[in-house]
Amino acid sequence: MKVFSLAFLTGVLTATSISYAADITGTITLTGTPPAEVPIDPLMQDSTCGPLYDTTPTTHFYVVGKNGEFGDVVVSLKDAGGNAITGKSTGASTPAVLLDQKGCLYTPQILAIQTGQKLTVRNSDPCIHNVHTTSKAGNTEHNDVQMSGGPDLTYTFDKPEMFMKFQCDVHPWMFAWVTLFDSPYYAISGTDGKFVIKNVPPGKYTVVADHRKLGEQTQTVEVADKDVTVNFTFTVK
Ligand SMILES: [Cu+2]
Repeated sequence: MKVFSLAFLTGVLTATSISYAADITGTITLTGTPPAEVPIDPLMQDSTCGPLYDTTPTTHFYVVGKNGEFGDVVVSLKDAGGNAITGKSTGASTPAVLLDQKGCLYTPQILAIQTGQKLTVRNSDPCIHNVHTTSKAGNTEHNDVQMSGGPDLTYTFDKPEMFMKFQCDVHPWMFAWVTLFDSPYYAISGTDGKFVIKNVPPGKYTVVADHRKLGEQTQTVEVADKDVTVNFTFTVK
């Protein structure tokens, strides 16, 4: 019995050392003053959406904190040569991600999922919405009416794509951008500017940071047996 236990323990330890993976963490900073966000006046003029607000909501293209902490930046990994990582999606076994329509806006406005992962689109509003996707990468396009109180819509997409557009044809100010990856190695920076890409296997990678308005930056990194920090600074042109 003891022999069996030892053999079992040894097996566990070996498996652990082989499967060690590190996290890539970092902070995104914005320098310079971004353009002022625009009040969404048409929303306030809408007879159903307007009364949902006391003050006019604005666009939020630049999610930036007091010290330049830069949110809504999509950070992902490519291989050492800068080529997309393909065929590594775990989307089919990863929980669905929610895209809500609330206050006649999409929440969140920037999100990322894997190919094959379910995206749940909800209408939390007292009005009708129309979920209209357009793809530049050959993903299936959708154009679905969703009534107030209606059931969630569920979509999956099978091709990697940066910033695939969702819009509502009923409310022309409503946009969201969904990025699709063929691997689990991505994250979106939070309002604190921080991101974590978890469980990255050892190897050399290109870390790619994409902001919808400010474009793309890259850095190369080598992941061995401990966590790695990679920071990015975007500058307003
Ligand atoms: Cu709408």
